[in-house]
Amino acid sequence: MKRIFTVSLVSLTAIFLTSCQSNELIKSSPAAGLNGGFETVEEGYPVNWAFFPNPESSPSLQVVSDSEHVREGQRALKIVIGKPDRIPGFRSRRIPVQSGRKYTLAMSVRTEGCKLKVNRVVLDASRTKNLRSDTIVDARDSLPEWKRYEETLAVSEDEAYVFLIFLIDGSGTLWCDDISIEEIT
Ligand SMILES: [Ca+2]
Repeated sequence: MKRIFTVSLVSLTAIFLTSCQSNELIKSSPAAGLNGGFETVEEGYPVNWAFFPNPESSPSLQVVSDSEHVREGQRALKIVIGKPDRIPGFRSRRIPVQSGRKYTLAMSVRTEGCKLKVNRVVLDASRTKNLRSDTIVDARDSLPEWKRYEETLAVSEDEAYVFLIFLIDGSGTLWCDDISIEEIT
């Protein structure tokens, strides 16, 4: 039973990704890596993060490189949600990890009005097969102060990449900063 549930969760994530990729915006800069501090910005958008639906054609989703509410460095990501007709959010690029090793995934978030879920997805070496997906942040109430979330991830055999999907529920504002994936040595 558990196996069936896991498989369907992975399938749902795959369907979700396929459906949103046609309607997302990403500015790429390979040198910026994860850009988890949102410090590298191009044309107003933090690079290497994909935003969906495409904020340039979706008035209900506004992406801001914020310098007012910052947890780390000079900038943070700020997302303002109006009345969305589909679930808005953003995702990281795929970060390579090595099987048998452990990593700390960490992030700071702040919300006003909206709910936030963050799913951590693990992929195989082909980068196309989702091996597991788990909710590592489930913030149902507003977080008026920055809140730090951490997950320890033990990477199993055949697992090769990790990425994060942030899903926002309801109208409001979200800030995000200081996201990292670091190996525990
Ligand atoms: Ca920052």
